[in-house]
Amino acid sequence: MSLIASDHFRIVVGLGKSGMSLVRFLANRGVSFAVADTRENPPELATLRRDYPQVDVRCGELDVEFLCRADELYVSPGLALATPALQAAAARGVELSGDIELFARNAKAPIVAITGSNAKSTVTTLVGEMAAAAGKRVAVGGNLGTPALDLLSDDIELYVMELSSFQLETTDHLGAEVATVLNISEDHMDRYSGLPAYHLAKHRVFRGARQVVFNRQDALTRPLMGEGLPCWTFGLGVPDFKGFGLREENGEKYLAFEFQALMPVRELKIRGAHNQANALAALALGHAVGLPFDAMLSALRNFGGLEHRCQWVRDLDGVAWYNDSKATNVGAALAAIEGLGADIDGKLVLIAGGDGKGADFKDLRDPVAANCRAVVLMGRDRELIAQALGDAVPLVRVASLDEAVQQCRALAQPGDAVLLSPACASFDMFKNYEERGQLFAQAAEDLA
Ligand code: UMA
Ligand code: ADP
Repeated sequence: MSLIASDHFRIVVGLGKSGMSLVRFLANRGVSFAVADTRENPPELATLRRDYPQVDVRCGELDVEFLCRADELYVSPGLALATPALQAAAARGVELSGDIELFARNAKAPIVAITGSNAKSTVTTLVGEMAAAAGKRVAVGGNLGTPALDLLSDDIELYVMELSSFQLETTDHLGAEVATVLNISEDHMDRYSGLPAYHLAKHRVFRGARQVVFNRQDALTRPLMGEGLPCWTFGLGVPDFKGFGLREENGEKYLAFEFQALMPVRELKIRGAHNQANALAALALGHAVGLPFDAMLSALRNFGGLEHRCQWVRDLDGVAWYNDSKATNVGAALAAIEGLGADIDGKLVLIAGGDGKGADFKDLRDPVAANCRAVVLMGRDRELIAQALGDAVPLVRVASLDEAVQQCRALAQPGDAVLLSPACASFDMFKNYEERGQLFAQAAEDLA
């Protein structure tokens, strides 16, 4: 039996991936519901009409009277709760909720809940692989890959969930076995009034958690509540009690837990200091849910990293080409610029620009000055980045990604690396960050 009141009427607002997972969940349980989406032709409309022809679906501008027929609205993450029609319905007593709340109420196995501005997908995937290596029947998804409700199954022993701030806004009580905010830096400033509002949304991940993990190097990740909960930490410094960090033994750097060296850092395939932090965060989360170290370390040794995250593409005439298209905010681009910049003999030729989501790019200036030979700028907000960088390094403006690749080929010298790490979303020029990364990799492969 699912934990869902059968006498309520619900409306699923948004008919993308989350909306469609809600439709399947509610329909399978015989719950009555309707669907609304502000788009005239939402992505899952054809599937809905084919598989659930009886469901009432309203497309186009949201109708408050229609929404008020519901006891509860399940709002998709892409739709801001501040949307006037949603607020009007809420003011008239309609509850606003979301797929993750419903998932949490119905999950029977412990949940590892992972949020943060960056590294969520990497850490979520790592913890999933650690659990699988330990022989657990594990389900991995959420903001990454499969929507949460599609993962629910009585067979599952552990859920590892990547959660976005948008998903957390509609989640009142997650009740995770262990929850973490990996890091906080500015993102989605087109949706939040400022960093404090974004921070508050992220911290909802700790609601009802039984254990917490936070980043010793980022005070904004410390839980604001939950005093007295078992608490594990990670960070690149030397660890103390209940801490994961780095220790040096016989001149070699190790991933470590408390006073115990676990594995030499050089055995990791993923590169850069930020990925060492990610490995430590995954170890902390896995340890909190009782995964054995031998299985976790074997998963770490085998993990080659995810596509589009500082991914090596090719070497050409002494220049290495890297695709970091997933760097859709300033914090992610900084990690790549500083991490990769420290790893190479020469300098970086950086490709940046796109949809800046209202971000302030000034933090890029000093790391770019220290690590880059030149920056090739493209996309809608390229002038905002140009203003923030000033005269730090030579800037080249281009109209297309192909042109950017050609310019990088001309600018880079042996020992350098070309890095696509845009610090921006891709939607002004591409379908998504995957398409941007694939086109970059293809253009780089095609260079003779
Ligand atoms: N939209 C409308 N009208 C609506 C509903 C949505 O215009 O009525 C628009 C949104 O503004 C958005 C787009 O449609 O531009 C998609 O929104 P959605 O809520 O329908 O998205 P889903 O297809 O359900 O996908 C969502 C996540 N997307 C967002 O949060 C925008 C997916 O994360 C996630 O994988 C999926 O649920 C399953 O859980 C993607 C993402 O970009 C990868 N996430 C953001 C990020 O990682 O930065 C948060
Ligand atoms: P998310 O799911 O949070 O977007 P990903 O693992 O997909 O996280 O990585 C997104 C971007 O952030 C990539 O460009 C990646 O190189 C960068 N990144 C990875 N780990 C970190 C970290 N610890 N701090 C900052 N940026 C990071």
